[in-house]
Amino acid sequence: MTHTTPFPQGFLWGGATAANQLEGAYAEGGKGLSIQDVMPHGIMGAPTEEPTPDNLKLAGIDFYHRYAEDIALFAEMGFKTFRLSIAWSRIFPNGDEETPNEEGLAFYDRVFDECAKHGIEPLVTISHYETPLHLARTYDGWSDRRLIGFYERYVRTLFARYGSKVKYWLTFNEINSVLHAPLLSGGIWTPKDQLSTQNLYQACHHELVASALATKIGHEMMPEARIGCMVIAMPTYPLTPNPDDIIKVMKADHDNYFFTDIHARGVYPGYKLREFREAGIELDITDEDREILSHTVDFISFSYYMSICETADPARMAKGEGNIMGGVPNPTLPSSEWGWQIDPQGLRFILNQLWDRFGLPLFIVENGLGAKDQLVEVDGELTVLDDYRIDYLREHLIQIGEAVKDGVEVMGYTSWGPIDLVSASTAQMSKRYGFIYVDRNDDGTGTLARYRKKSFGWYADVIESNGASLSAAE
Ligand code: BGP
Repeated sequence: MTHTTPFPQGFLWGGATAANQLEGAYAEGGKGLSIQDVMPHGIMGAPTEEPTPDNLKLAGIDFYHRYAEDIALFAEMGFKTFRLSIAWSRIFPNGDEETPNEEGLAFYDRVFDECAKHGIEPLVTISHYETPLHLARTYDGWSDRRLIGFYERYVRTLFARYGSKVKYWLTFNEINSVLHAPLLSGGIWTPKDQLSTQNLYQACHHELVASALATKIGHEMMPEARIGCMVIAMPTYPLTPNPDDIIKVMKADHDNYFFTDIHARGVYPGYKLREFREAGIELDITDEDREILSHTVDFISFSYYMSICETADPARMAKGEGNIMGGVPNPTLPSSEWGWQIDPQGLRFILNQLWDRFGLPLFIVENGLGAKDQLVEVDGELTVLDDYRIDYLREHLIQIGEAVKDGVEVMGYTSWGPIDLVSASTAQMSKRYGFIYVDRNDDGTGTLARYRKKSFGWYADVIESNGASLSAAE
């Protein structure tokens, strides 16, 4: 029996990672420190003065030395694309130097060449929660306008060096998270509770200008390239039909769409200007900034893990567990072991919303289930029987198929953490997303050996059939 697929030809199937959660080798190859090297507890605790041995990210999963083996495993699953980030502090160790670090540049050459060997298209995040520490401590990260110039030098270096090897670029990971996690997302050293709204939005403005500048420069230097923004897409539902709840949802949507609106439309949206006016916020926005912002993205990429609810009723405002964006838990949905609510239909919903609003191609560049895994022996091989992960991914992929049938243009799908890596929010190893198990524990022990989980073969079938095997499984 043959099965049809809604997924278009050339759909970019793959997996997504970030340098700081993957590479390790935090002090090798001339790399400088990044904020992540002093964040042993993820977003849960304050940064430390120096790197400490309990920071699992210092060794990551040793991709720095094992990249060839790992990319070969991705190729075995049939990956069309591999999303990775470049560690800014490998290229400019302090962030504000005049000349880049050749050893850092050479490392990513090797990685991209390895991808090319397997016919895998790299999808590169230029800045993924890993601002050089020096920029955070000395300049207070993106609060300082000079960061735009440092970032410009960094992207020019990347485009000149890798322009012939990399076609797909994302300017900043989850740029809209800076409102909620200013250090992680914006390298802003001032503690969140001491940061004024005025300064926070000025930092957002600098990042938005830098992002548009990267798009402008990228188009000039690499006419074939496609450059996208990357946001957290978290559909917000009203907890009740009370109009007060609906307006609350509209405002939450505005906060989320603010970043995408500017990336896709090139101007500040009216709702934000009203908010600034009424709050007495006056941003330093130059005419040159306005011109730069008019350089809009080619596509919109996003992470999707969960939806949330909002309510205007203070008595019902319980905060959901585990997510950095806040929101109220949805009483109709189940949750992961880390309290992230599972809502496959929310993915179809947000794809339609984004498509209806912007009409730009969409790319799901993160989605997945963080879960505890148990290694077991089957037919003499160590593996993980992760049917829960297969179920989660299947349900979400089916909803992407529904959105495609609705007429939404979807470029591709990269699941988060195709190989187990260190969690961004909790800095744990035991929150695993991979098709490939990595033998490393929360206490830092383990051989770092790689094992194929049951989901490995399942995902290979999905890719091979361009999604047709999803309907076969129904
Ligand atoms: C996103 C980040 C990733 C990633 C993912 C999963 O917000 O872009 O870096 O880690 O979430 O989150 P966690 O690792 O906290 O489970």
